[in-house]
Amino acid sequence: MKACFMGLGYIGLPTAIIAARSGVDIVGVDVNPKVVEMTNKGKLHIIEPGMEELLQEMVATGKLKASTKPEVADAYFIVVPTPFKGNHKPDISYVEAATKAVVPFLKDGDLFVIESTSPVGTTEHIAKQIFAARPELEGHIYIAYCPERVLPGNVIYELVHNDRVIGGMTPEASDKAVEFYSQFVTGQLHKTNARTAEMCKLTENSSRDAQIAFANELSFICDKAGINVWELINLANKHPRVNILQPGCGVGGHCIAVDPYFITAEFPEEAKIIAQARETNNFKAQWCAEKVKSTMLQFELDRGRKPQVAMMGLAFKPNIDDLRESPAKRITAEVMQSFNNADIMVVEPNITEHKVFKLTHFEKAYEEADIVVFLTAHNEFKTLEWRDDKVILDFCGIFKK
Ligand code: SAJ
Repeated sequence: MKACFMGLGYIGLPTAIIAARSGVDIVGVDVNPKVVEMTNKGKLHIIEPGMEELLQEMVATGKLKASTKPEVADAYFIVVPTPFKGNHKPDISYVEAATKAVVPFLKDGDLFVIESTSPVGTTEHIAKQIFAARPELEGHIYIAYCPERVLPGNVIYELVHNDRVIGGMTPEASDKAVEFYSQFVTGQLHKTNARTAEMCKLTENSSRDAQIAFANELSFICDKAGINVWELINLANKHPRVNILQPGCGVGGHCIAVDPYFITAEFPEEAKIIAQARETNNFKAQWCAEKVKSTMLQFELDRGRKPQVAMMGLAFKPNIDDLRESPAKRITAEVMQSFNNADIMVVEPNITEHKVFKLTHFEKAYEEADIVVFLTAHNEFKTLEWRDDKVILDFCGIFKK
């Protein structure tokens, strides 16, 4: 069996590698020639523990090769980005372009799967695009929507062990897709239709966003009420049916902060909680930046000198080096700009350099700063001890004080 993966990004490449490991011949296609070149040399252009070794093995055994052009195969997978436009409307042009590229290669009995996070109705829309170009294929190919749900950093394990939702345009298409994924997935494969599978992916990430927004809302209330939000959540979670997530400095990354807009753009009248959660989580970063700024001004008023400030963490979540869509990075930039790029220490233990920020070691920054702002709960920061002589703004629960 041969499969063609359109898109060699954070999901496409790992999925192609894992499928190759289970015996499928893979051609991985990317529009970026650098990605293709690196992949063919066995070099991973994304960051994912353990994945480069697997890639090298698959390239060496000839099970996986990369190309800028698709090839004839038995199954095609569309795994390209679906960003949103300026007005938060989803942009599926990459899915359309990748489909257009494979349409000439499709033949009777082929499987065509969209994995990219997509607004409801995308699979139907793409099926129409295919049949408009190749009407003779109608009823002769199998089309399905099968979203991924892996957690960056744990992809090798989760690609294999997570359950998956398989949404065929027809029951036969679901069966055909299940047959493919069962070659490397040991989690359960749940069959449904394409629209439900599309909505399921959006629901999962919107649910997490809404739950984080609830925790962030509590942090606003507790700040006013003089209550420790960490202690409060810990105590509330002792209830057998309550499970509140943790507040932070906002929600980042390319999934949770994006996918809910695919629902709100299409269902603005109905998706009230989902829209409000986005607002609340975006506002949390702004609120944190304002807190830092007012604390700096107060320090200067009280002590008659400007404070030394340490911004602890730039990554969008703990213990990773991924700064994409990071609220911590946004807050740091905002504070520095407001104080005319004042000499503020910036700490990110998971990267060695940054083109905008000059980085300081976390222990040195903690030692020298008057005001310490914890933005990302990296493990390194948890080794520090609470100091009464410092003003500590703990937005991510390092000390939970
Ligand atoms: N966060 C909080 N409080 C929490 C948990 C997370 O503020 O209690 C913040 C994080 O700091 C981060 C953001 O939320 O800024 C997102 O982090 P995350 O770990 O919740 O999720 P991602 O974006 O790394 O991965 C999510 C996962 N989805 C769900 O957990 C429902 C993953 O399974 C998906 O595959 C991925 O999105 C995706 O690709 O869609």
